[in-house]
Amino acid sequence: MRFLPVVAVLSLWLTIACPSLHAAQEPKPTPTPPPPQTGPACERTPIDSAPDGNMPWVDRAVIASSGSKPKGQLLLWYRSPASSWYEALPLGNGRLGAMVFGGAEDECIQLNEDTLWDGEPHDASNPKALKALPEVRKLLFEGKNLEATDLAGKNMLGLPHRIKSYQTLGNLYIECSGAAEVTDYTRSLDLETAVASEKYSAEGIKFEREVFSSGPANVIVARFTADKPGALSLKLTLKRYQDAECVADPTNPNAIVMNGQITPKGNSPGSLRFAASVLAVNDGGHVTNAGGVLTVEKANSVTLFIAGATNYRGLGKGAPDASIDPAKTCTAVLETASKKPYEALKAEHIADHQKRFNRVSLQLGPVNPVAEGMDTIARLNAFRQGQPDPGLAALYFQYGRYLLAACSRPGGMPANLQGLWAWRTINPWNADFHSNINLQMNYWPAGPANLFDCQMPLFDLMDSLVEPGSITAKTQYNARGWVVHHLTDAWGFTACADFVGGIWPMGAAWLAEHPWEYYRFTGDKVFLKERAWPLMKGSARFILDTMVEAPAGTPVAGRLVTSPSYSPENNFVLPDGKHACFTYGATMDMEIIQELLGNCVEASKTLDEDADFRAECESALKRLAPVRISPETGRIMEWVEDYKEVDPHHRHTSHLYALHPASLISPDSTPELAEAARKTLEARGDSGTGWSLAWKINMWTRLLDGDHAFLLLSNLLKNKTLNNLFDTHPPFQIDGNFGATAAIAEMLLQSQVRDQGVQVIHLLPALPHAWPEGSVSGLRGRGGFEVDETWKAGSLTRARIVSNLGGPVIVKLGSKKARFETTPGQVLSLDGSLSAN
Ligand code: FUC
Repeated sequence: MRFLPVVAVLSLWLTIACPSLHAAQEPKPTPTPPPPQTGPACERTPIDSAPDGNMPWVDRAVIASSGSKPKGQLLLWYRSPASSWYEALPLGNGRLGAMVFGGAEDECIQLNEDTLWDGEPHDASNPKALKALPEVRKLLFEGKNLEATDLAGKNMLGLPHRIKSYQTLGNLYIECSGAAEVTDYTRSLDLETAVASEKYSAEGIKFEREVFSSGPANVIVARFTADKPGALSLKLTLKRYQDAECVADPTNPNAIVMNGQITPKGNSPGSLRFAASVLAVNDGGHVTNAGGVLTVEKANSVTLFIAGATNYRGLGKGAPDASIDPAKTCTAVLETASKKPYEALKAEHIADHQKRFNRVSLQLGPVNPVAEGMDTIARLNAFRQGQPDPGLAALYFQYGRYLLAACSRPGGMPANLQGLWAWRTINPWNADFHSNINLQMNYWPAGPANLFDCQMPLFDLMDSLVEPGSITAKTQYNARGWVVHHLTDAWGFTACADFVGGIWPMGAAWLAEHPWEYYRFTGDKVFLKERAWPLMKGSARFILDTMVEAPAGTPVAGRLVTSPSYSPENNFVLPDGKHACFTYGATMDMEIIQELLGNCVEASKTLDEDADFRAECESALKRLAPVRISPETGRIMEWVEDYKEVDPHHRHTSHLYALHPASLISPDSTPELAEAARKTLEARGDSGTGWSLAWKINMWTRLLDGDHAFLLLSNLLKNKTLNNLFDTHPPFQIDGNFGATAAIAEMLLQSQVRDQGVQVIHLLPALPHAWPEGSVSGLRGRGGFEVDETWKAGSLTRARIVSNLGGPVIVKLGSKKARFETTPGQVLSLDGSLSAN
């Protein structure tokens, strides 16, 4: 057997991680094809084929088998095994992730467990920061940005200012005998069942495999079958690049177990322990385990149960629990799961998946039957070459929903930069929780695309950050409330990370938008009172305590501003031509604050609580430095001074926060600012990293320009989408999948606006000409509305609006508006002129 280690190259990581700290690397336009697919799955296993992190595309149509399209409506499917991790198919139950490579002769299933993080709980707040703060502020107000940068860099960064990575659990390698001369090979992922399948014929025998990650059973299940008795002989082992060893399970001849512990650093007492186990249940033949290899011989069928566990205690619960033996956790889980028949496990898994997934259906037309019949790689390539394919956008949308439900479920960890799926021990940007756009973007689809419960892990993370964030707030700023800077991890890191741009104390304030939005979508007042309000209030408390008045001589003298401040992650040109990023009152900060304090005022009125705090928010709101339009360019100014950007096409569009995700700017309520936002977007351009495109699609959607939104969505699909439809920054980063999913929902339905306190449901607000017909059901609008729409020739033919909470609603369609009073549960059935029928 040829078991090769996964390649994890530190220098590669450094190359691809650096854009976080400096300017983005624009991808090269012409990717080089990878070497032809040869060797066992482990040789094909994750190799970033270009050192700059660009993932080449392979025209696999050329080398594909003749296998025909598997059954199913919403499929990713392929005619050959994955040639790299970026063609493997993701499965997840919110906790256990699998990337299934496929391969008749050799299968690789790369595994993740969502708590497997390097690092440890540690207060990294820098006590020197508080003393330096007044001087840093003074220097910034005096225009001495570089002196301020220097001082802050020396005194305000966390101790340490680097976090550790989320890690892979390891790989399950499966060598299968009797797979010579394979024909009719296909593999697929059915989004409707969350089952990955593989089919092929060899030597006259038909083989099939199914793999799924079951939430109810808490295991990954893989079933191998053949249509000839005794045809299945497999060898399996678990392998990890470092820190682990696979052995035979001494208690069970049908199982192997891989035990490990992340290498302890220095005198760190307790890095995480982890384990993965595989149990084979065979029908016919026999199974033995020896030397960490599980051997199945001449079985009729085999079901594998794969478990993974760590001794992580939970978010905010401190150091790993030394009393937990993860291998024992795995054994217990496998014992319970393996008692159930396969078909029962599969049925239970599908029902569990569908309770979320089936909430929304989407058809975009006109259907292109040729494209719909193509395998996923051929389909992507055809789209790149200009084939119209509305169904591809619908598939991408449903894939985004599938991925969110697979990586973020109540009780689990939040979606990190790679969701749940990561093959390295040091992943790009550590696969962390980046709170200056990426973590938030992950959750944009939760409301509109009807996956509101998938946000619970985010709220758990936020709750867990209150305590360490309050310590950092006190230590570094002598402020009340809680703070998070531009990233965090599984251990409660709230200090300033990476570099001076990490001194951006706005992470908690931005995150606080999410529980409020959850309330707006669901109307859940208990949630508002018990979870959202404390989080919102604490993050606003910090802001109120740290804003300062801009002194005379500055363009916003007398107004409240943040200081120090930074516009993620852009640099500007100082009057003397030098470059800087550190300033005061960057527009994004002021927009986040305007939104947060506004939400706090409303929440406190809704709850009828904390009138004094509300008054404080109201008074600060009147004094905030305003969003301004540059007299020179007509664009939204990114900073208080009308600086020029070092990179005019920078991937972040932070100063348009007010347009999206907030709704402080809109074509209806603030037409001048909306026009300035449009100019800003035009200047930033129509390309960018995966997530940058996704954000800009949302912004064009908010400007109600469906065609421009579609142009950028097409650019994302053409240039920043890997063969397994993962978004690529590059490298793979899942936020782009989620951001674009939210944008597609908002192209079809928007609800962020209220008109004199009445919720507005805007039907087909940004429908592009490319989708003249279609239908959608189950989209969510704020105010507890659930909406179905059907359209033809670019015009709405029918809408069905369920008002779950009751109350007035203004329905908008183009220039038409109609107001309805609804009772809870009432269904409005409207035609294209908004008449109820
Ligand atoms: C932000 C972005 C980078 C990257 C990183 C994870 O810092 O600027 O492009 O997405 O997060």
